[in-house]
Amino acid sequence: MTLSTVEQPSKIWWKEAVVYQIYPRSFKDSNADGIGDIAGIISRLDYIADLGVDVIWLSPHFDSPNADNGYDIRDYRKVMSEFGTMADFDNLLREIKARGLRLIIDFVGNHTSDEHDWFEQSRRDQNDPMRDRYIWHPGIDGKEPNNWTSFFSGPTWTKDTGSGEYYLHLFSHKQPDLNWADDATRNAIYDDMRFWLDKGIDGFRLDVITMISKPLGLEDFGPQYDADPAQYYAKGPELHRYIQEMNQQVFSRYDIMTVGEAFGVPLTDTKLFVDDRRAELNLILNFDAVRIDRGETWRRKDWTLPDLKAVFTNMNDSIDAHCWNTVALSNHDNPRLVSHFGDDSPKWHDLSAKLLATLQLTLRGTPFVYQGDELGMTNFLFADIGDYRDVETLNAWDQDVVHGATPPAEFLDHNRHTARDHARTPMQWTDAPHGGFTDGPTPWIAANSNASHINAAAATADDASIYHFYRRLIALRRQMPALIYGDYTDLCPDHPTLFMYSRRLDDASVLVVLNVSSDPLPFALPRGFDQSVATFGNYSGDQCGDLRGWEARIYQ
Ligand code: ISL
Ligand code: CA
Repeated sequence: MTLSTVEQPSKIWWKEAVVYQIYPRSFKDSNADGIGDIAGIISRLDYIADLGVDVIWLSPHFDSPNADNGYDIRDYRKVMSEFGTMADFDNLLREIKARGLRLIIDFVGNHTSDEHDWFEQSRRDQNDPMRDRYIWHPGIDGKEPNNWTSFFSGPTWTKDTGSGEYYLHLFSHKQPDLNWADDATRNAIYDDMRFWLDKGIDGFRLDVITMISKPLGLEDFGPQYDADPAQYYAKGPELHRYIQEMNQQVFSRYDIMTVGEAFGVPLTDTKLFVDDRRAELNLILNFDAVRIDRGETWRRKDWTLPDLKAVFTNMNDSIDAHCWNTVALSNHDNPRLVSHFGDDSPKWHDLSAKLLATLQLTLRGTPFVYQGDELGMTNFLFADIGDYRDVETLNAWDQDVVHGATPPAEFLDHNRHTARDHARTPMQWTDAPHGGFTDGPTPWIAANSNASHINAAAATADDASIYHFYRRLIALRRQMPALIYGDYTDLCPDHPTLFMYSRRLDDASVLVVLNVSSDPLPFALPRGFDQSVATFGNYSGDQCGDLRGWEARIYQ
């Protein structure tokens, strides 16, 4: 009887790739209007390619009134005028391919803008042929049909006075949810997906994909979901049927990468979305790590390193050889990586940003680097609500402070750590005004004054910078298959500040050692690694003996 070897995952490009997310509004402005644009991205593609990443994830570039900065699409086949033209998009795709990179775009299929012509038709009257493209309800006794609450405050229902019914919107009232139960709606979305795939893009990040099937009968959710209705909205009965149909009708006909935003889905459900035998998605983005310090809505809560380590072990244990994971500790909806999980004080900023780079790029799964992580960009010191731009924050302020009992100072204190706008301040290119993001007088959101020393020009010129640390780590990852296809074992899950894990593949084994604190830490190599040598680290000079503050080492 032959020993059954542990089944190995199949090898494919999106398992080996490092993904770099661009939020176009904040990346680079080329025409001095204070808003990032596609020409600006093209002007910085060499900077991205030099980092060594493989795939660019572009946040929505479609025509939009920007109620939610492009996550409210008005026309799926038009480029947002602030970002440029379709010719600019075609040029961007060509320039990305010319550098050997791939492009996935952010497809928002759960909802459209209320200015989309589908919605303008649908709301014309209750008998319009487009009525079923969205989710309408007469209401009950003159009130909203159920107790669902919007992620952007208030109920998920708005009464449309023209046609006399309520329509559903899980997000802003300017983002009506599409009715995926309607065949014509799904087929129209599939046509819009093919329009971009036929241009040669390499796949999609699928926004709020887990909520496209609404809970049966639009029933109220129970009190267990009060703190997090997302888990209720993500339990729609037809969800996997829709995704399997999407795969069959669209994805399966192209060599692409699909990554679903798995908001509201527990790690234990990962296999249901990414098991290659189910023909649904390749990857999902889970939020257990990135929202580990998140209480209700905008509130923060305490967490410990063992809590975070448990997420990565649970993530690893939730899949088998037919699945793959992602490692995403930052994006356009969450605070800046080094401020969120590191220490952005002057003394520890550089070291902790490099430690977090090591974590991101050696855990098991496809890493997602968010624009500016590679520079160690930090949170912004928002002084007042007037500094914010995000509909989520502004609506919450109106509901909880202006019309609620939350003291302004309490709201501002929590949002100083949790607000989405931290990730949306302009990319810092130089020490010029506004971080060189724009030559115009006023960027759409203020730039961080620390662009004076945290900027791409300084970083690319300094071989000891965080940028070059990322670049060397990405190159190392490519040379070490164990860091991609190796297994994952946490060697000290309960230690309060030491994060130490192994990655093993065949006879290669790698040990990653991270002192996630500013305190020195006595250290001895664990059994099985006592002959290993530290070959990579964030401190210069020899790396042996006790661990210094925020010290990261990779042993082979
Ligand atoms: O802040 C959040 C919820 O309170 C985020 O987690 C986010 O709203 C959620 O993950 C869904 O995000 C996606 O869809 C939203 C858009 O605002 C986000 O930018 C996008 O990432 C609606 O399209
Ligand atoms: Ca511009």
